[in-house]
Amino acid sequence: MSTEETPRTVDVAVIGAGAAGIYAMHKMTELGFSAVGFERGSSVGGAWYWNRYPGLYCDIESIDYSYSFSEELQQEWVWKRKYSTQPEILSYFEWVADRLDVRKSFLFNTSVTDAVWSDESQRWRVNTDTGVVLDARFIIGATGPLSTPKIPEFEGAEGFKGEILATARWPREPQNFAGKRVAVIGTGSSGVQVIPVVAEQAEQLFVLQRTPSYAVPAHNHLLQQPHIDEVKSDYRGYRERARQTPLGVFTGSSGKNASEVTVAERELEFQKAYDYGSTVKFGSSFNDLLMDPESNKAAAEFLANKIRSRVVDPAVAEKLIPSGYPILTRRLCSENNYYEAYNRPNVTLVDLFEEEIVRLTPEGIETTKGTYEVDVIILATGFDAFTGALRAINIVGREGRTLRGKWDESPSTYLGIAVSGFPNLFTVVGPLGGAGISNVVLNIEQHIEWIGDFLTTLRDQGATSFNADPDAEQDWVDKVAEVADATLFRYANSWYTGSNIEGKPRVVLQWVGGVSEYERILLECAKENYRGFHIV
Ligand code: N01
Repeated sequence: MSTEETPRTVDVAVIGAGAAGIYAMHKMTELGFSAVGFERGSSVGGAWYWNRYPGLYCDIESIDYSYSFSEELQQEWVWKRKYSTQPEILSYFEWVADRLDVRKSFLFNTSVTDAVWSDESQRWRVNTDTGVVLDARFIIGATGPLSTPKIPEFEGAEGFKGEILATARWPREPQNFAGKRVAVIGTGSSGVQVIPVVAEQAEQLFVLQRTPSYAVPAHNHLLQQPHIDEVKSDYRGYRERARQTPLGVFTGSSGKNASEVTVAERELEFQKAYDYGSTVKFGSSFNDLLMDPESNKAAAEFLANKIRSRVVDPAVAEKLIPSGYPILTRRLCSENNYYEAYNRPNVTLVDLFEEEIVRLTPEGIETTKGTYEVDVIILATGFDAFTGALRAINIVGREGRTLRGKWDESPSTYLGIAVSGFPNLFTVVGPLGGAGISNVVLNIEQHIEWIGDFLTTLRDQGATSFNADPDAEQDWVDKVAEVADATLFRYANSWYTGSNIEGKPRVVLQWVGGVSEYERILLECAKENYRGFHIV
C-alpha cells in the first residue's frame, strides 16, 4: 500500500468490515469497481467482533439476521439456535467473508483518521493511523450504527484498584468472575444480557440501574431440522415477506389495533408473543402500540405484571419496572433469566434515581449513599449511535466544512445515505435512515444494493461525482421528523434520539416509517433519475 507521496488510487474506499463492509466490498468487486477497505479491528465482524461479553446473543432470530442476497449462502449456512450467540454470529460473518473472498481487500488494524474532498480532482484523499493513504472516487462509510461506545468519565477512575471492562470492548480472553465482587453499570440490551451470567459466577453483584428497560424472554432453543427445511424450501419467499413488513421481520401479527379489540383478545396476543419469546413479535403484536398512548400503556402494564410475577421482592420488582417513557420508544430488550437474577442472594439492585454515582474510589463506586466495594466494574453504558463513528473521523467536504461540524448542528442526511456538501460519500445505515428499530442486516442490504445501482448508473453516464441537494436533504429531515412526530418516539431519551450523549442534538435519529416504505422511497428516488442528487 502507498504512502503520502504516492497514494494508491481506487474507485471506492470502504470504511469498516462489519456486516455492511463485507457486503459493500463484495458488491463493489462484483460490479467491477476497484476498492480498498479499512477496519480498525484485526478481523471482520464489526459489532460481533467487538462485543464479546458473556450472555450476548442477537435479539433478531438467526433465520432473519443474515444476508439474503445470495441464495447459495443462505442455503449453505446452518443456524443452530433460534437466537444465535455472539461466537456463532461472528463465525457466520467470518465464513461469509471467506466465501466471498473479501478479506484480501481490507487493511485490518487500520483506522481512518481523515478524509478530505477535492472539488478539483473530484476525489477523496483518505488518511489512516498507519500512514497508508488512499485516493478514492467514492467512500462507503460502513461504520455501523452502534460502533462507538459511550464510556462515561467517572471522577477517580484512574485510581480504581480493580478492573474496568466495557461490554462494547470486551477482552478476547475469557473472563471469570468467580469469587469476585462485580458492579454492572447500565441496564439496556447489553446490561440485561450480561447481568444474569455474571450473577451466576460472581460472589457479589451490584447492578447500578438508572433507567430500567422493558424486556421479553428469548426462550432460546436449538432449531429443529423440519423448521430449517421449511424456511429453506422457500427462503426467497420468506425474505420477500420480511421485506414487506415495518421491521423487516415477518411476524404474522394480527394487523389490528390494540384499541379495537377486547381486553382478553389484547392480553392473549401479548401473551402469545411473550410465550414465543420475541421482542419483534411483541412490538408488532398490534399496529398502534407506538401511536396510541392507551394501547402503549396496555403493553407496558402487561410486561410490568410479568416483572411483578417473576421478581420475589416486591420493592425490587417496582424498581425494575420502567416509568416515564412509553414502551418501545427505547429498544425493547431480549432477556434470558434476567429478572430471576434479582432473586439471588448475591445480587443487589442499586437504583441510581435514589442515589447518584459520585466518583470511583480505589475500592469501588461511591454514591450519594455510600460505597460499593468491588473488584470489577462492567460498563454497559451504550453507544454514540449513528453519528459517532463517522464523527470520529475528520471528514472535510466542500468549502472546508467538516461532517463533525455539520452534525453537531443537526445530524442531517439525504435519505439516510448521503450528506449534502460531502460529495461521493455514502453513510450506510446512517442517521435518519431506515435502521435502528428494524433488522439491520436487511437495512444494510437495502443500502448496499441501492449504492451498487447508483454507482453503476454514474459510471454508465461517465459522471465523476454526486452531491445531495441541500433542499432535498432538508425535505428528508422534515419528513423523518414528521413521521416520528406521529409516534411516541419523541418522548424517550435514548440512543434513538441522541439524548444519551451529552451535547448531541436531540432528534429522532431514524426513519420510523417502516422498512418497506423506506425501500419504496429509495427506489422511487432512483427511478426518478436519482431525484435530489446533483450529478456531475
Ligand atoms: O446501550 P443502551 P446498550 N451512569 O444505551 C446507562 C443493541 N444491542 O449497549 O438511559 C449510569 O441501551 C443507561 O441509562 P440512561 C441494541 O439495539 C443489541 O445496552 O442513561 N448509567 C442505560 O441503562 C441496543 O438498544 C443486543 O438512564 C448510565 C445503559 O447505560 C443497543 O445496542 C445486545 C450512564 C445503556 O443502555 C444499545 O444497547 C446489546 C452513567 N453515566 C446491544 N451512562 C442484542 O441484539 C449510561 N448509562 C440483544
